[in-house]
Amino acid sequence: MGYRVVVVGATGNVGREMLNILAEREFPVDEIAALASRRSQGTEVSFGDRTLKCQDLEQFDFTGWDMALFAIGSDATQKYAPIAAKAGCVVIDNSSLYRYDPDVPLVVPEVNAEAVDGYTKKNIIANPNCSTAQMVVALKPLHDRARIKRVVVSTYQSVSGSGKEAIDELWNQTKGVYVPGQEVAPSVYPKQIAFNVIPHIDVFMEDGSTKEEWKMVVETKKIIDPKIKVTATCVRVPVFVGHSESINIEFEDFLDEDEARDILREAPGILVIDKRENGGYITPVECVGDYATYISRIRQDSTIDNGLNLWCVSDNLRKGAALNAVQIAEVLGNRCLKKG
Ligand code: 11C
Repeated sequence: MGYRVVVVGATGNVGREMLNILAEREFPVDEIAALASRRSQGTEVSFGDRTLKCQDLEQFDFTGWDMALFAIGSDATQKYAPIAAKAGCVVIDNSSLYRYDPDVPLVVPEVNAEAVDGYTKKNIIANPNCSTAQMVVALKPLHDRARIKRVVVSTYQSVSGSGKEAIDELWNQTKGVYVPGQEVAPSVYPKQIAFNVIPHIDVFMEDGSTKEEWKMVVETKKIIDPKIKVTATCVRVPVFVGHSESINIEFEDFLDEDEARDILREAPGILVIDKRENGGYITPVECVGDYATYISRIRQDSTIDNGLNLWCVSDNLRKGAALNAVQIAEVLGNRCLKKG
């Protein structure tokens, strides 16, 4: 016996990946509904070998459905997630709306799967920001061994994190550079993204950081340990899919680079590619479509007593969004909503 599952935002990049991953991982589905806005009603989306016709979110009755994976913006989530949750359908939400609510668990299954049990307060579980998800997968096993004091992270984030229009903007701007008269002005981003990098993701905060940077700080504390200090610089780069991160970690205890490499090799969700030779590391184009968080360039930071540097790459639409949501659904099913 399986579950009655809803995917909300089924025509978007993340919603489509949710359907792909539910099918790939053979999630026990008895019935599945793909929902979208009224203007996408009837649009066909793939679910394994099947084709689903999108239904109108506004008209949908969530009564009797077990779980709903939401992949829509915060405004629409604010309207529809409480309706689903009130109808008894557990919401797994990919927006940032509920992440910082103390009554809503924020879950990365490799790190804090047991936190899922707290879903009962609001019938909602939050999925973290993509740049946080991959980083905490890497940090948790190292924190368990040597207690992390401080993290300095710089990100190199792909345009798919900003949605379909941003993917088109990078594609068209790149082509436009070569064709006189077909230059494409920045629209999604405040500056040209083709052949450029932009040190600005999400809105600016009062202290000069951006919301994306703030999310990495607050979410890491909620998921792993409030005592960990994090400082982040988030940068958009002209890559279609796959976020990369340069992570500097200061520990309470000494942790040798070889031991760190062994710990990471054994840790759930991680693949270590770390040969000290040309090409002996991972780059974002190689991680597209994968589940793993890849770690490379593990090395001591000799400028502090207990420091390590590493390079972390993952598919932001998968581990950073759709895969993590499906993993939460699996944990929810196994721990809380047992069937059969
Ligand atoms: C980006 N991390 O790459 C963002 C996308 O809070 O879920 C996801 C934003 C979020 O632009």
